[in-house]
Amino acid sequence: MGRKILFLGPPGAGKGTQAAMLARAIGVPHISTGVMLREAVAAGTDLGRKADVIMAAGDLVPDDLVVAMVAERLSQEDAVCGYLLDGFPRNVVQAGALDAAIGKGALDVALLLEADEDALVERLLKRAEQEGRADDNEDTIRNRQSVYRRETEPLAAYYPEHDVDVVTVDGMGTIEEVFAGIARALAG
Ligand code: B4P
Repeated sequence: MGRKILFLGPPGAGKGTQAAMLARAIGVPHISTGVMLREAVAAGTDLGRKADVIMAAGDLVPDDLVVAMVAERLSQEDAVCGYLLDGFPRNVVQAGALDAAIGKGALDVALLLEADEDALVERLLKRAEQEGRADDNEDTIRNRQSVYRRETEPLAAYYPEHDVDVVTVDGMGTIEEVFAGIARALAG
């Protein structure tokens, strides 16, 4: 099994949840651009100030800012032997930038978590009650879904054309059932 893994899937499909579990299981760093950007917002850095309003609206933070942030993270020693990317690349421009930064072999496999859009809105509204994330309200969630369809979904066709297998996993079960599906997908 490869150790350079990308999680794809619509907002709320469980990428962050599953990526954290899988990263622990296989001993590679979990690199989530959503988490890194929220930390930058909380810390009030230059990047965080630029990202804040964009994220609250559910739009994508400019590619150059995100690419620089990820390139710096991937240059750290713990990422040499593998990593689990969650939320990046989020469009074809970012995918090209990853290849340019790492070279061929930047990814071994992409896991695509599939889930029903209306069920995901319910999931994220539930998270809003628990965590109070600024982008978990219905209007913003619907915008994130349309940004996903327009910008990120094309990666499911892009990667096979660039010699990276995309393996689809059903994201609609319990967290444990979805994780078992991921383990089966990686083993097969
Ligand atoms: P992200 O943090 O990546 O947010 P997300 O796509 O909504 O996924 P998330 O990881 O939070 O949710 P998950 O599916 O795990 O991005 C947030 C924003 O940051 C973006 O809108 C954008 O503005 C910016 N951004 C991030 N990366 C960027 C990039 N590369 N370029 C530009 N901008 C970028 O889980 C959702 C909820 O469901 C959780 O509460 C979880 O507990 C629950 N859940 C998970 N699995 C479940 C299951 N099986 N059953 C029931 N509930 C489940």
